[in-house]
Amino acid sequence: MSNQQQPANIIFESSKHLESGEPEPQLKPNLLTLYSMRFCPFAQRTRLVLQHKQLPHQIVNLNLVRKPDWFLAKTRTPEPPLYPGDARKRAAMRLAVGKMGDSVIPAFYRWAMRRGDEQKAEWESLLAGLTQLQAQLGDSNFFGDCDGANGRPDDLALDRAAAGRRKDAGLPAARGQYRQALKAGTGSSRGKNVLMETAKHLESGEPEPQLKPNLLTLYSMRFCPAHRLVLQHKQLPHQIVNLNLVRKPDWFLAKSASGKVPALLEPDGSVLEDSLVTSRHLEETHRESALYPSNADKRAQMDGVIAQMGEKVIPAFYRLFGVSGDEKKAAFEQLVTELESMQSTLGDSNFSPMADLMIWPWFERLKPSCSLAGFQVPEERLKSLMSWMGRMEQQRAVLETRNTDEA
Ligand SMILES: N[C@@H](CCC(=O)N[C@@H](CS)C(=O)NCC(=O)O)C(=O)O
Repeated sequence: MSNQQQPANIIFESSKHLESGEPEPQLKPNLLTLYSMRFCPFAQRTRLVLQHKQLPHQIVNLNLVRKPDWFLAKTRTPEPPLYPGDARKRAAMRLAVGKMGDSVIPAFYRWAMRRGDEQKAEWESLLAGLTQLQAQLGDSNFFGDCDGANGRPDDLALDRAAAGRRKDAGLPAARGQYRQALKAGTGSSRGKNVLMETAKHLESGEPEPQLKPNLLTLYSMRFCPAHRLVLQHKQLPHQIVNLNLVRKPDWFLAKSASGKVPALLEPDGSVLEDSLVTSRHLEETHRESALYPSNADKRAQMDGVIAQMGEKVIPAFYRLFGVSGDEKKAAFEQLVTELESMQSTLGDSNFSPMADLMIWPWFERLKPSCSLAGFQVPEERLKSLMSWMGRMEQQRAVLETRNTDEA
């Protein structure tokens, strides 16, 4: 910004990146303050919104290697407020932002850091990500018509949480053992609101099942951490089509952009993808049994928990199955450390309804997965999380979506 005219709505900007040991600058009262770093693209997202809305604000630039204590003492993240009024557009928006975090941003950094043939290969993957993103771009901007945002909260951090779960396609190799271990938990009874569920995972070559009309349809796979939880929590009538993810039927690929589950087919024929995106969409379009806290601070905390899960815990969880020997031990210790950090944000009770449900599938799998990897969950270190798990296991949605091997 140094060579350019400072926009009038930026009332103050610290001229240097402040670091540990330096005093906190005198902030102008009653003004938005953005803690930032000049070259950070994520901070730029927020600056873009501030400029788009021409909101008066001040910017405190920070040295991210030696962060000042007064900054570390502040934890809240601002809520980005630019949303289309239409719930489906909001869902599409989240998907596009998620895609950016999932594939385009990592490919961009890999491309910038590699050389020679490796760099060429990364360029291809960057282009592939951009092409996918472009598929969502209409004639103008992505979501140019942000007609009267309806005040519903949302966040980009949550969408970024999806980025942590790219590599989650594989279940442990010893699938039978794993299922057995999962089964050892409480049994499940499918809720009455599940009006149809395919008895098997349908595959390429098999005909599309006859779907009941005017009903939500969830394309799923029984052992995937897909989120049936929100449908159960809200007791929404729906039908489930389970799919073989190795040999996906063509009729499913024709409906889905990513070919992944979960995907939600709405009665009007539109298809939504991504577990976080579809869960939030259901919350926004079906107000019964609300999952968002009404308090804005609590909503921000909820987003933080979901983001922490996606960025830290879930990658650590899957890493356990990608390494062996000493690396496996280190991966387990890392997982426990991440869980401890998660625990430190858990109060005396639960996280928040949406956060509880969005992180639960991996906790359901925690003990069986650790024991399969040859470790035991250190319950003493994770006491509050264990009590939270005990409470979660009583919840109706959890009981009604629990995995069993009844297929
Ligand atoms: N970001 C997606 C990830 C979905 C995902 O990776 N699903 C896995 C099953 S657990 C899948 O469909 N894998 C098949 C594939 O990658 O082709 C979400 O949150 O829904």
